[in-house]
Amino acid sequence: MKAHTSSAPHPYPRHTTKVDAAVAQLAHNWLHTARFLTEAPQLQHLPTLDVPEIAFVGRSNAGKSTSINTLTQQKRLAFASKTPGRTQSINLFALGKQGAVDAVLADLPGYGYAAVPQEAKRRWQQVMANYLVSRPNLCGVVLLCDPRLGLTELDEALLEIIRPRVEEGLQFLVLLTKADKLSRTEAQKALSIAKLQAGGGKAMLFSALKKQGLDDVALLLRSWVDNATPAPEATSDLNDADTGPVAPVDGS
Ligand SMILES: Nc1nc2c(ncn2[C@@H]2O[C@H](COP(=O)(O)OP(=O)(O)OP(=O)(O)O)[C@@H](O)[C@H]2O)c(=O)[nH]1
Ligand SMILES: [Mg+2]
Repeated sequence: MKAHTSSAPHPYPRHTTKVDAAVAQLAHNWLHTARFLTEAPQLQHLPTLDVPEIAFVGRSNAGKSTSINTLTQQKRLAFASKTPGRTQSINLFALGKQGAVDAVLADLPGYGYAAVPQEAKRRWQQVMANYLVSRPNLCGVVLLCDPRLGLTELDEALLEIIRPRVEEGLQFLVLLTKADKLSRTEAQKALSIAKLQAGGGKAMLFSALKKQGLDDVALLLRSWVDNATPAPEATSDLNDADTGPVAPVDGS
């Protein structure tokens, strides 16, 4: 096996103690239970759930589906592709041992793909804004971002939309994907900027290719679910969610 050099990101987890390693492994074991739950082209098709839900959002091609596959250690759970716009519906994946569902991951279609007709773009942006504002069991949002592009106008608009919920306790992570494309210095610089932009949330580096950041993300998602509070009654009517007066994520 090739020796690991100090300039490349470390491919394996480095733990301070055996306890840290064991806790991270438990979080991975939990994520590895992921299986397909359902596909929803519109909000009214989403099942009403009382378990915490974590949404993966971001520009088209940012790496949302790939990161879900990497975290769950499954090759084709979420549809990943070189062609932007591959994910076209909200796909839900159930997590939990022995068939029980104790949390859900949601893979959302990306935004900002230039080839999508304007009308379709606006429709999807409206659906996503409504999802983020009104999905009652949503406990956390992972905003994936290619650090070579940084947070774009559309990402900023999304942050504005979720800000009131973040202030009320919604968890939030900016995940800088494809970190393997950056030098160590570039990656650290991108991370510092993202930390400032994340406001009340966190920012982390991630590479599906190099398996970088897996432990940190797995532990964070597990902690979000462990600390999630039950969905409030008042916002639990999903049928109203698709027609509400929420402003869309606007832009190109
Ligand atoms: N080098 C590198 N490529 C990556 C990484 N993650 C994803 N990619 C590539 O980026 C492309 C897009 O990945 P997807 O996971 O389909 O992106 P997405 O955000 O789900 O895209 P949409 O479904 O269109 O919104 C694919 O060609 C992936 O192989 C990574 O960590 N490193
Ligand atoms: Mg996708």
